[in-house]
Amino acid sequence: MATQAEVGVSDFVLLDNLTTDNFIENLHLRFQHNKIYTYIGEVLVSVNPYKTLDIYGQQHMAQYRGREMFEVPPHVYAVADACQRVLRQQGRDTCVLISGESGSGKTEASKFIMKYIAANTMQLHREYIDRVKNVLIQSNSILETFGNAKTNRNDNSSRFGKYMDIHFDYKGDPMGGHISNYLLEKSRVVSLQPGERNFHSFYQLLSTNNAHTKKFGLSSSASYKILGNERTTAQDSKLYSLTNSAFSALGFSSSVVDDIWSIVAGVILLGELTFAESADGHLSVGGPVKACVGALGVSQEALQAAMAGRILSAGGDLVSKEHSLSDAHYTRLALAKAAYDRLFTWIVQQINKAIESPQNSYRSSLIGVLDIYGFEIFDTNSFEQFCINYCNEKLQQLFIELVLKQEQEEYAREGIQWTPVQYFNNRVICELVDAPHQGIIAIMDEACLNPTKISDTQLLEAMDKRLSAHKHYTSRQLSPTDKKLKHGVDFRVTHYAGDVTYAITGFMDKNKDSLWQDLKRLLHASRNASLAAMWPEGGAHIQKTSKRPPSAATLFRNSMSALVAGLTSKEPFYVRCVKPNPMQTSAHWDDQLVRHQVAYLGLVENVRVRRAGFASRQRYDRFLKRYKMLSQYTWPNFRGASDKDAVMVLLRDLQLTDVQFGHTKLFIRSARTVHSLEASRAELIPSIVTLLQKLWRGT
Ligand code: AOV
Ligand code: MG
Repeated sequence: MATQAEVGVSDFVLLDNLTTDNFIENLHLRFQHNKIYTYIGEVLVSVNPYKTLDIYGQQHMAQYRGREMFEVPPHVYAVADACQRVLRQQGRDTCVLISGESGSGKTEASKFIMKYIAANTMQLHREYIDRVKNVLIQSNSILETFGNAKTNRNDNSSRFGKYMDIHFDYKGDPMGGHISNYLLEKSRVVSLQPGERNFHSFYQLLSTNNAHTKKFGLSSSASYKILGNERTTAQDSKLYSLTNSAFSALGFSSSVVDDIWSIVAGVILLGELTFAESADGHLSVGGPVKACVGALGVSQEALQAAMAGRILSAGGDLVSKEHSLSDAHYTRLALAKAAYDRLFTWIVQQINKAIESPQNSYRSSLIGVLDIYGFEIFDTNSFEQFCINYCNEKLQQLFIELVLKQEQEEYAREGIQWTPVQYFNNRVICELVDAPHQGIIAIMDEACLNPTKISDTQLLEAMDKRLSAHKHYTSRQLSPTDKKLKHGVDFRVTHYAGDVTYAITGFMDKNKDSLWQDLKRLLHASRNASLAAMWPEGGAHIQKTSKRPPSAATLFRNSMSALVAGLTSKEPFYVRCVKPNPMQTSAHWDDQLVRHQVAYLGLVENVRVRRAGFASRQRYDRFLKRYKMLSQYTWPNFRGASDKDAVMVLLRDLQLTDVQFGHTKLFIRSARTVHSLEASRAELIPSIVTLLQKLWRGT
């Protein structure tokens, strides 16, 4: 087929002269010919085409089924197939780690992987499996509706991290799954950067005249503060129906779906409330109060009370404290953020109930797919970007540990000849953020725990004091001539993927992430059964003081280390996504931007390690057991000193030379050699079986 003709090299390992320039040239050439996928061994490099390519249909899937990666053109389906093959043949858990900066194509890649896995089943219990497949795929559209938004980097940017396990039975058919979500960027609910949109859900709800908008007096033509300067589009109304059909496919009852959209409406309306202070200093709530309490299912008095003041427990007594006007605004925004954030997590939990594997089923293995928010630099970067970028550091660290470091360490251990490849290890940046006692998170937590109120500026001073010697940390105070940093406001982290300036404003508040008990009680008392269920702690006795929960950054750090630990125990596959230009168009290739990504993703180093590296390594005893039938010198038995000697004799007989002999393992350079060994073995097995049968029968 003409379209399949190879353009450039399909595996960077085959590049004639490996330089960064040649690497980029090959990537560019392939991009121009719509060949967006290229391998580095088993690592897939994917360039966002920013246009629909006809390479994902049924017939394309069929092309990859059961085929080795090098036999067919590079594709994300090949990675999915390899994943499923490891799982079926070796019964091992696998995972796909997708990384790359915001807008590079991670979420799309994760969806193609799910689509492939869902289609590639044994089809024995067809009906049941069809349901599971459908449910796994539909869950994505719900998550995107509530957790994605248009940013200045990506029109459909994931504003939460997602890790999905897909469970398989012993035959390799999917039985269900589980989604873990990480830190939603909830500040978006109440503040948008210029040119950005809020979460898609708000626009979807408002894009049509539906039962919900009617009930709460919302109009598709009105403008609401929460929407920023953005309007709803025809696409939003199409997606609104899709979200609703996904809800019903997942078995959400219509009353639960009602509850969900009512909460979304309630959050929109919270954005419209106003406050006025009467002459005697009391606060009253104005704006669409009736509609707002209707949507949230709370009483007007309760809402008014929760906005106007709060109840404190002081030495066993309850005292009420009235809010100032600015407290009231703060409370309203805190309520909107918290209600939406909890709604999102609750939806994920409901999806998990819908997709969980049947109780009594035997789960044999799983494939994990990790799709997180990519590294991002905005004009203003806050606590959320700090967490998002830290998450990317952790993933890069995992890649370095598994692909660049361990591989080279094993060569050293086994005494294999080897010229070490130099690469930048970002461990030092991870530690800047998460080291116990001295990392940024520890310093933030200390400040949050301080009984006297610490301001953001004081936090920055504390960071400056403790981190002044760190190569990857700068602030204006430490570097007074640096005009790019605002004095007393900004600090800069030199991330593996670039310098990011963070504005300290809001860090203390966002890290504490505390919500007044009054608001929890308000929501717990809601007539909206789902909303009430989302806030069980609001039911606690008013005087019961609960322990302070861990800070937001600590929770995030803990969930990241649990994630990394989980991933380390699986056989990993990698998709490294590259963004061709910042304009989100197929027509442009920004060499500078690509060069930057190639550098920080360590792709050229990856090729170096891989090139000098080996496709396969196997312990001598295992290798011998599997292949000894291929030579008369080793079959049925080799009488010699060691397994290593036997393997040497075997390979000499087979005239295989692209190997090196380690202390305990045999290292085979190319995957082709392994496959030819497998093929010869498969060819011989029938005759050996006949021979053995003859022996048993004594004929
Ligand atoms: P991201 O997940 O890496 O960003 P997406 O997967 O959302 O990026 O991709 C961004 C956009 O690029 C998509 O909405 C598509 O329009 C387009 N795109 C990506 N991959 C493909 C593909 N294979 N074919 C066609 N179009 C594609 V973020 O979530 O922002 O880090 O937080
Ligand atoms: Mg994404």
